[in-house]
Amino acid sequence: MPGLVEWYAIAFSNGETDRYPVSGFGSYAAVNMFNPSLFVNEIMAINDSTISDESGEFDDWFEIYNAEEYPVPLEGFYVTDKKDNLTKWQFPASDIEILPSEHIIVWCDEDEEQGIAHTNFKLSGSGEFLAIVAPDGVTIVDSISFQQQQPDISYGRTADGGEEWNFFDSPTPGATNQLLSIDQYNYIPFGTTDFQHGITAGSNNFQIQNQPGIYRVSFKLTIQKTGGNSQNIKFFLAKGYSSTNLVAGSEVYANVSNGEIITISGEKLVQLNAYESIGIFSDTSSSSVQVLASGSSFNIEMISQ
Ligand SMILES: [Ca+2]
Ligand SMILES: [Ca+2]
Ligand SMILES: [Ca+2]
Repeated sequence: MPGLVEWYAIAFSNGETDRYPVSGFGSYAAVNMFNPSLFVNEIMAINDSTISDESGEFDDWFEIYNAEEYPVPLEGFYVTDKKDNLTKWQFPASDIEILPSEHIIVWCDEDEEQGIAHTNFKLSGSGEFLAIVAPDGVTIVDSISFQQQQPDISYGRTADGGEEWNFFDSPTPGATNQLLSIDQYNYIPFGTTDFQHGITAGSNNFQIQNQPGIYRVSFKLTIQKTGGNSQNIKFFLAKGYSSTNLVAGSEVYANVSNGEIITISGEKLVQLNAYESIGIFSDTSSSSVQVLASGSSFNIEMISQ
């Protein structure tokens, strides 16, 4: 069984007994090399500008996520895009391992000479099969059959290692797949932004540094209701870290019913002073209202000083 194995040893010699450790237990992590919980977590079959490999090339990639509580050495594992050839490409001899809850990128670029995580096949943008196979060459650790893909939009598990898949126009190669949620303060942490002119993005909102001016603030939200009754939700911009400083006229309403996914958008010109911040808030704290990273964005752009 994989997991933490505890042990102790007893030695008998000339009528004496020694125990090691003297008290308690030693321990080591036992690794199930033949079917660890590794996942094909996110893929990008058409990478025009999202991320480049060590050679500066925008090649196809996919992400492996380790859901185990122990590191998994990748040497000997296979990766394939052919159901009838499970040993198409093998991780070479190396000390590469994937730590618990870690994500690693595998480049599918037919550039094996470029490093230890470059396969001898690419990913088809029109869809295909992709699998991680155990070192026995037989056991499929995880696989996905994906459909037509779009440039620079990744396809991944909504949550790391989860069963549900989504398209992400904010790909997260090498990092946690992002499902945004409305947190206890009813505001929405955005993972990605397009911003310029001395604006920093915090985890929850965006602060103007030394460039006061008029900014065009625009947002798009893809909202999913995962339970309960239909709900009418107000989204709005507010200055500072509190929802009380509403930017008048920025309100957008979304009526979403259980199981539904809808997209709303809004745009507002906002005067921001130096070191003033702006974020997007909602009037709900319902955990059944979720904002999908895929299809959501927050953009801020200086119009005039
Ligand atoms: Ca491709
Ligand atoms: Ca390459
Ligand atoms: Ca990711």
